[in-house]
Amino acid sequence: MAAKIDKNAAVVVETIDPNAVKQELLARYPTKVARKRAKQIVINKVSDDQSVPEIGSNSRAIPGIITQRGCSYAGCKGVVLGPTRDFVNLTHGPIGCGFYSWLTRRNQTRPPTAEDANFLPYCFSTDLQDEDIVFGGEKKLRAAIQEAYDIFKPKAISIFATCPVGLIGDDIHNVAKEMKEKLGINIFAFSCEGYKGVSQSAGHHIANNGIFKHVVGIEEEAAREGKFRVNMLGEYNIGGDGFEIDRITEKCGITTVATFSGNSTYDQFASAHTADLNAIMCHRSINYVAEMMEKKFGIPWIKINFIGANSAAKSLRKIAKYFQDPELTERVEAVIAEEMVEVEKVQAEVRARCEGKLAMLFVGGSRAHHYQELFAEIGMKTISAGYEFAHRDDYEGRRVLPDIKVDADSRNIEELVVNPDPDRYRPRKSAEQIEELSKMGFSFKDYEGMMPDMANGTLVIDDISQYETERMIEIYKPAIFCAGIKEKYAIQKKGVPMKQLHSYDSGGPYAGFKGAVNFYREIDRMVNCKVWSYLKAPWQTNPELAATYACE
Ligand code: CFM
Repeated sequence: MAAKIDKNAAVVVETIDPNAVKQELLARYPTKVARKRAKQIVINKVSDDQSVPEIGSNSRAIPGIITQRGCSYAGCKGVVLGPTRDFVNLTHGPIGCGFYSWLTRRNQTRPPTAEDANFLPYCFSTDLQDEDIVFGGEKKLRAAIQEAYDIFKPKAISIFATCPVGLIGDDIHNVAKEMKEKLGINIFAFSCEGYKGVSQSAGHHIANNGIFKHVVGIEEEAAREGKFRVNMLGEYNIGGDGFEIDRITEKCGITTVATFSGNSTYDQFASAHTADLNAIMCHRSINYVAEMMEKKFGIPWIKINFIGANSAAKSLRKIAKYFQDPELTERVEAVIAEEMVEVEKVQAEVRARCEGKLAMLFVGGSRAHHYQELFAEIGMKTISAGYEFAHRDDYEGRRVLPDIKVDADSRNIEELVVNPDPDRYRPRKSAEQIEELSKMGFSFKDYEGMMPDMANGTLVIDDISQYETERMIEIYKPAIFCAGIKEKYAIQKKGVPMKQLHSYDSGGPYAGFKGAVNFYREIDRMVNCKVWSYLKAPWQTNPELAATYACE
């Protein structure tokens, strides 16, 4: 029996009781585990003031439960800094860490010419061996930095610690300092050992701190000039999303000074402080840089989202409103009108075949929210969603920030003390201008979170386990399940199409207007494909097989 939700009506109309589903998911766990999971499995209810129930998140995964989370190193090296093409990202650790964080999420880059540096095709690692663990790996690290320098002459080298490096106590920061003096290029290190924090989220924070401390603001000349200058924060160019966003913003006359960090370069980070606005796509992974840039340089930040055609349009309008320039506003409206022609055509065509179908989304720390919009545009309903490693503010909105308890795991991650730069702090808007904009409904430093955008009665599940994933599929039989490579084949074996929203499988871009069209078509193909109905083996539908002997 499929559940029916009506997103416009406040209440979920369905034949499946979400309370019963929750109880069923918990029933298999020992009492203590069930008590903890109960806080992380929430039946959504949006109040008139947009507040939602509290959800347990950003806490340690329970041993024994198969979590889909990644590690701190993955968040730091793989996610935030990995997509930058022209400095050497060197993994200090066993080869597996470097190898598995090397382009597996399909972050793309496009150097302007073949002569420009692009190190993404290389996987740099110190390849630690047993004897290095016993006798220390600093010597090997020094040698690797020297070798990378000799061969590639990069602008900078960043070093990433993996678990064993922290355990044996290699002083990577000291090696970085020493080699920086010796080679005369910027070399800096990240103590992002995999075990730091409870998930990759800790690694984001460590990456944000490091890039802010060592790179942002060290160059005064911006590589790109323009009238409306923004940084795109938390956009990693997976499957070419960033290219599509650049296409749209350029068409509108908006200049992207730096992207953190899809298709980015060292110089972009270094001159990012010259932009006039920080626009945040993925709040979870990069809000720290935005906050610090505001404090130090006076650049305000706003939340935007280019996933979903309507969201893309809204985001462009928000940027235009910030600049308060009639010409830009006009240009933005013209671009939206032009782009929406194709979008609306495909939307209508696909909607006819997808309307009312159910989707489940369990991804990272922002996409489980953003992609609900794309599904809604073709009439599909999100019956359940959750993040792997998000914090309460990503679920419930930044309004809950003061209520979030900081536990020992979060306290382990350094909070940088940032003050206004004595020479370079420059508020981009006066207090009056900010007030004026607020009166017009413009919100700075705000993110409402995923839950206020979801229907009542939907299940929001943090750090979903493999067991819960399988039960949810059996109970709701969604038309599509979105997650990552770890879940992919188990889901498909249940006869449900599965879309990877981390790497996009081999697809994308899905951002912006062209991306939306791609996504509609892709989902249409997937949810209306007959092949899933043939997945049952003959004996599952007809247990009595008859045969005769060829000769008696
Ligand atoms: Fe941000 Fe990301 Fe995500 Fe993320 Fe990620 Fe990713 Fe993700 Mo995979 S930065 S939180 S750590 S949007 S790699 S590009 S898809 S889990 S939802």
